[in-house]
Amino acid sequence: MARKMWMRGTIAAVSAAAMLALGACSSEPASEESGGSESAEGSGGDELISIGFSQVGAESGWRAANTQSIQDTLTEENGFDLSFSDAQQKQENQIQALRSYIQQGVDVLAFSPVVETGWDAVLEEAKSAGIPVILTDRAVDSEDDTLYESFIGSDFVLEGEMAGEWAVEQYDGEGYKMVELQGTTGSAPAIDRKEGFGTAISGSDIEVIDSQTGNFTRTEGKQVMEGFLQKYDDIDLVFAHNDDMGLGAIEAIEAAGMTPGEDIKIITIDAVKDGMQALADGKINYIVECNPLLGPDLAEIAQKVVAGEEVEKRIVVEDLAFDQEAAVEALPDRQY
Ligand code: GYE
Repeated sequence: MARKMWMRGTIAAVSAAAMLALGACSSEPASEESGGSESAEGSGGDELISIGFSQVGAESGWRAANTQSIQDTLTEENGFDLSFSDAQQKQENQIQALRSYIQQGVDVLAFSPVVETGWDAVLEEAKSAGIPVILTDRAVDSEDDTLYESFIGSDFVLEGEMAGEWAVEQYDGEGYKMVELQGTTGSAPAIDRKEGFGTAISGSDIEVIDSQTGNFTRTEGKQVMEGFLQKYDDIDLVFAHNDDMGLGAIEAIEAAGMTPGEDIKIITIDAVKDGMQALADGKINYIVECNPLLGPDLAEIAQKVVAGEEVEKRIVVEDLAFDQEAAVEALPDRQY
């Protein structure tokens, strides 16, 4: 009876037809309000859309897949001249990158904000320069939603809820003690997944005995889990805000002589290849997906914004969820 896999959220996948249209649109001129830059010329003489993208970092398998999707989609062939930078999980690096793209006068700015707060000043600079901004993956918590055109990404509260609902379905009534490995402090996915999970388990007898950040990385996830295992000898369940921290926790649990997935159950979010493999191997118990393939949506929205067309302010990306059996079935066709 347990639901193996289900879909929720609005579907925002880009069809093959839309991708074709994307190529066809690439000869459209940049809009007047685009900052006045002359876009680079493609081989066929078409005007490319120059886009400056500031990535969070390279902290996880999810991020690697996200970067690849963006770089594979925003190509000259598809009508883009992409400038890409990696902020190494530091907000100051992102702000610096955005400022330099503004100075270069790109047609479009896009970024995945490492944390939620502190963006208003640089977003206002972009606005005064007439450069439209597209947020991907993570949100900013700005009062003024005219500072960006569109936000493309998953519903992280829903992801946390889906994970928490499954935990309750499986483990309520067992008096489970749980530890939480949080994502980067102040980031939208860490804040929202914690909230969603907390809401879903409230009223159950799952008790959260500790919660610390592992910064979305495998190394820090392992370190934090080692600390938890030294401090507590009665941990039943780990909720990790991403696969990589869950994979780090697996290493710590195994090093402590226990069996992950059995002695200590593990729930994570992302469903990247390594996570799905660990789930299929029985070391993780459940994963809620977070789809990282945002390149096609970003390309489509950038095209529209430059052409002066209306775009949706919020595009919610579809997410699935997998138990161990579903992971075995899904693994052969996984794209990331
Ligand atoms: O879950 C995590 C990554 O912002 C959704 O960031 C993204 C999160 C993802 O480091 O693995």
